[in-house]
Amino acid sequence: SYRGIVFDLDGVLTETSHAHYLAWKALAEGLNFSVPDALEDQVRGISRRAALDMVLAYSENALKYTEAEKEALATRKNEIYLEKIAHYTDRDLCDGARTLLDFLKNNGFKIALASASRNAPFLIKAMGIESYFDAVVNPQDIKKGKPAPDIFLKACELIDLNPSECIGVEDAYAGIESIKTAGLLPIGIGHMDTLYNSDIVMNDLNLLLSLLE
Ligand code: G16
Ligand code: MG
Repeated sequence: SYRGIVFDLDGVLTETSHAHYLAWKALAEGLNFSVPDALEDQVRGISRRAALDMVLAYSENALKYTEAEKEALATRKNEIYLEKIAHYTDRDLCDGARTLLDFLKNNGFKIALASASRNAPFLIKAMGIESYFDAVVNPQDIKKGKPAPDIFLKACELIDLNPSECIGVEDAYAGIESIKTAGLLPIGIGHMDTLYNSDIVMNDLNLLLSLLE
């Protein structure tokens, strides 16, 4: 049976996905182009720098930016995003998150975080769930982001378990790919229309708790 669980953050434990989308949208508007609603799903789990390229693809001037200008744009997006998450508290946890974390802790599961977000340590502290985690992967230590397996493999290594002993929980297609290639059991939180690559998909964390109980 399973002894460890590796969580994604954005879209799984908290709904920061919308804040990411709004920050990219504001950045694009400042550059005089617009992004479609579909961007919200597109950038789920994708690193800041790679997401910027997806955003700039909607601009007619995508090719004109130098690497230094792109760095500055990514920084600007993060400033807008930080304003949006500045007042996050435990009320911003997804429905069922704390109950599930309590259950996992009380039942001896090792718990790790595999978020592509460099703001993850700030967020888990702000929401008061930092102490549940036995390990938090630093995405800056990971060369290849999701969908590559590296971040989930690193999480399993940090909690000293074989990937086959672990469950991976994700809201993004790219994240499920990462979990599957790494060899964990994939559980998608969201809808089958975007998470069709996952063996198991559920609407929310309450269902995951009842499955494990
Ligand atoms: C999250 C979001 C992505 C975001 C990425 C990097 O990934 O889903 O949209 O681009 O983090 O975030 P930051 O700019 O804060 O470093 P995850 O893996 O937590 O879903
Ligand atoms: Mg996510």
